Order: sequence, then C-alpha cells, then structure tokens
Amino acid sequence: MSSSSATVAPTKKSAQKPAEAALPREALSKEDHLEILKQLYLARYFDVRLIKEKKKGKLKGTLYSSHNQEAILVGSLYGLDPTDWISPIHRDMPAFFLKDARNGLRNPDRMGMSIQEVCAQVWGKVDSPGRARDNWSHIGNRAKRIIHSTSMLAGTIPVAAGVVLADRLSGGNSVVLTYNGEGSTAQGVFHEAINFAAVHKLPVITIVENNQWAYGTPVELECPTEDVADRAKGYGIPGLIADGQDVFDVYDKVMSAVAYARAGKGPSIIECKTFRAYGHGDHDDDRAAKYRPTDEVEKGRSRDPIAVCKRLLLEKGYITEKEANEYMAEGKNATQVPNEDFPPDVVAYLSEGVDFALKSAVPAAEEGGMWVFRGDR
Ligand SMILES: Cc1ncc(C[n+]2csc(CCOP(=O)(O)OP(=O)(O)O)c2C)c(N)n1
Ligand SMILES: [Mg+2]
Repeated sequence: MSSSSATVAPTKKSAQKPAEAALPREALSKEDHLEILKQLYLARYFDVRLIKEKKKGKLKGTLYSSHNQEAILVGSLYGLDPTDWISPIHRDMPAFFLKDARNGLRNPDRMGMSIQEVCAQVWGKVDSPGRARDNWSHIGNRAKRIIHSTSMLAGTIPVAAGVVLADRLSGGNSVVLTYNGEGSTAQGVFHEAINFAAVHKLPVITIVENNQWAYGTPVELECPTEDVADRAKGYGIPGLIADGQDVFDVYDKVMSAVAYARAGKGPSIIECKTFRAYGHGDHDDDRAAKYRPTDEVEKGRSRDPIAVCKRLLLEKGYITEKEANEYMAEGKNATQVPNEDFPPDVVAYLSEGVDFALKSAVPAAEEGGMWVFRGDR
C-alpha cells in the first residue's frame, strides 16, 4: 500500500483504532468446545492404547507418535467441510479417523475412516483398506477425500495440488490440507509443489508441524530462517505461525487460510510450533533420549495441549474445576496413564477398533502376488 497519503490529517473517525476482526473461534459454541476437548482425548488415547498393546506383545511394527501434537490435528480438521481433502503422513495417524468426526464417529457415511479400518491397517490385517499390503499411514480413501500417504516426505503436496486443480476445473470449491514435518520443508519437491500452487492460486494449505526434530536432525540444520513460515515469502503467499499446543490458535489460523483459499486467493503455509514428545518412532526412543537434552524435552512437553484446552474451557465457564480434574491424561506418558484418565466413551470407541483388528485375519499367503506387477505374465 502507498504511504503517499501520509500528509492527510486523519479525521476523528479514522484516528480511532479499527475494530478488531472477530477470530474464527468466536463462532464456536459451547458444544463445539467440548467436542474439541473430546477429540484431543481421542487422538491422545489412540497413541496411548497402541503403545500399550505393543508393550503387551499384541502389536508389531513401528509406531510414530503424535503425542503432544494433537492440537494441530484437531484444530486443523475441526472446521473443514466434509468434502474438503486432507493428506496426512506418518505423524498424523489420528487424522484418518478424526476427519469429519463431527458427523458422528460411528456414522458410516461420514467423510472419514472408521476406527476399525484404521486399527486393521495398524495391525496389518485383511480388513485394512490395502488388505495389509503395507502398514501405518500408507492408506487413503478417494471417496472420503483422504489422499493416500506415501513415505516420500513432501511427496504428496504435488498430488494435493493436482487434486484441487482437478476439483476447481470441474466447478468444485474444496480445499486440501497437507500435513508435513519441518524436515520435509527442506525437500526439493516441497518448493516445486508450493510454487506451482502459488502460481495457479490453488487452495492448498500446507501445515508444517514444526516439532523441532526430523529424526535425529535439529530444525536449524533443515531451515536457515528462525521461522519455517518465512519460506512463504518466496512464493508470495501468506505464511502464518500458530501455537501448536493451542487447539484454538491452530483453528483460527487454519480457518483464515481456508477462507482465503476458498475465495480463490491461493495457498498458505501454516507453521505450527510444537515439540516431538518421543523419539522419531518407538524404535528411536532410547537413542532420542541421548541426542536430545533433557531440559529441552521437559520444556517442549511442558504445555500439554489437553491442559491448554481445558484451561480455556474453564476460563469460558464451559467446564467446572471438578470436570477439568475428572480425566487427567495430560502430562503423562503412555506407560503411566491408566484408562480411567480418559473419558469412557473415548476408551470405548478405540476399543471397538482394537477388538476388530485383533479378530481380523492376516491375509492368506496366496494373496501375496495379487496386484503386484509381474513382467513375466
Ligand atoms: C524423501 C525422504 N527422505 C527421507 C525419508 C526418511 N524419513 C522418514 S521420516 C523422516 C524425518 C521427518 O522429519 P519431519 O519432516 O520433521 O517430520 P516428523 O517426523 O518430525 O514429524 C525421515 C528423514 C523419507 N521418508 N523421505
Ligand atoms: Mg519434525
């Protein structure tokens, strides 16, 4: 904006402080606030339960924990339209079943995966979407608008850009949220894809979960600027920073980017500042305890997103002190926290998924060659 009008004396009216624009969160009801807290518990308990099942010897494979990062998932998903797209990766497992959770977790028609499908996937059972061809986050569902995750960091951002380009060309108005760690912002494909989205003003919202570590590499060896969001300047798009421990701050930033994208103005990057609670995966826990100083870990875990959310609900008078203290999952590791520290409906929902996965069969050995390209046939 030009500053050449600086000589014009401000009128009394224009000298007044402009009214602050209402934050998106202000449109949320008391029920929304309570639902958001419940979804934080759901995401946390998913993690806790899987770790416990593994310790009992009932689950194999590596777990990539989203502990301490749940506010990013819940805050970003909560305000989406059911027909919007998401592209989660390894740190975002709860996103698969939290998408469109507002339409009823047990509603088969909602635009998110059921806990049964997600648990069958984690256990590598025949009822998983890919019939156990691969495990963990390597799933997707086109009908539910969940882009299939791959192992290539940032590799799904160009796919996401293509998906919403196709949607726009056919008259749609959906947006896509892609989830990435700060480490993946150092990938060439991250820049190519966001540049493409910026040039074509595509509704691609890139969430960067800056948890300070990419496996054993600290953020300062991945990004030369203080804030990862500064990368947005190079593409001429908004680069927002959210407090990744505060579900409502994430909600506000994502909803403003969604409004911008739906208005046809193009993509945004939202850096959510957080901290990885455990090792990269559970295979890395002992090693991570050596490469990350204890005081850094304690500080990074000191603002549990469940506690931050509860404090706000208390301030608003939406819960009482007694209710806030009823389920005390916050600040505790999976091995320390009993089921009683979670609301019973949260435990019941996850248990349906775990029971289903445990009963589901492993695929027959003869299936091994199915859907595999073989040049000799
Ligand atoms: C292109 C590519 N390089 C390396 C890897 C191996 N790898 C998987 S996750 C990971 C660390 C990712 O760190 P970050 O992006 O910060 O996400 P976080 O795990 O912290 O959530 C690495 C190096 C990979 N999957 N893809
Ligand atoms: Mg990281």
